[in-house]
Amino acid sequence: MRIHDSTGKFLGYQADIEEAEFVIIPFPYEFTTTFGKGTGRGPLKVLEVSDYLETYEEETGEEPYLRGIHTYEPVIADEFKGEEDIEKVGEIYLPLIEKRKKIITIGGEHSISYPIIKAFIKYYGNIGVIHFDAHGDYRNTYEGSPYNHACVMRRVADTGVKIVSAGIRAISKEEIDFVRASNSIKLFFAHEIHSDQRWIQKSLEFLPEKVYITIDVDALDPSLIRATGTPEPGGFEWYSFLTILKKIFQAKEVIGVDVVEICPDPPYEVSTYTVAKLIYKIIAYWK
Ligand SMILES: [Mn+2]
Repeated sequence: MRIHDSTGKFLGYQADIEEAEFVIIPFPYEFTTTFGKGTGRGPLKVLEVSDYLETYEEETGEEPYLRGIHTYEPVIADEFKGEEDIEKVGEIYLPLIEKRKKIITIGGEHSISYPIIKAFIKYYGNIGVIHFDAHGDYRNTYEGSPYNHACVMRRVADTGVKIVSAGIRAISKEEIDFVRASNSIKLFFAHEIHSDQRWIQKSLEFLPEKVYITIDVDALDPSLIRATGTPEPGGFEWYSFLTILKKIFQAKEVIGVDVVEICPDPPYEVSTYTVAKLIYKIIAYWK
């Protein structure tokens, strides 16, 4: 059963959770943003503007919402101060992971990806992570916290899973030294991706069959999405990014996705609409 409900439900339709193939989880976590504030308002704004999307998806020629999309209640978490806070988030995700729902989380700051990925590792064991970002996010601690958004991929790396980081164009010496010394991380700078398309095939060969995708929206070019805390020039453009996503969905079993670091940009909302459209593309590609 689908009920038209434009109040904070993706696309304005709410499928029954038992029947839904997809679960959208708004996670408006914001404690450690350093530059632009407002990512805590990102998820609800994306849901609001998603009501303006066409339900028909022109590339696949399908209406993917018919497979059932359930927008979950927003996850409200305390500031992550220790692994017990991380576990609490995992407890929210695990029942949905066990039901094999296709889960797409909308953030919120990037810090949320660590507890979510940890829950997926708990259930699946060996998974790979594909990380799209302008920034490395491999700092060990930042502003006194190991759970700062600037440390999220370091925490994921601590779990030992294989990671591909792509689109990076702002990283510290400390981080790149850590990444280059690790056998479980492959990092592709934005300028490398721009000049050589073979990185994607190398990445797919490097990663295991099951992959989790984390998309910091600043991976995309600020001409496309400027509504993010720390924009950087030289990001992915729309069609090349969609092509990369399609290749991943064709080659791998994607087990979960998050799209994070969206800051609403009134009065235009071009960026939040673009994020909503990106999420619907992901739904269309995720078979
Ligand atoms: Mn990030």
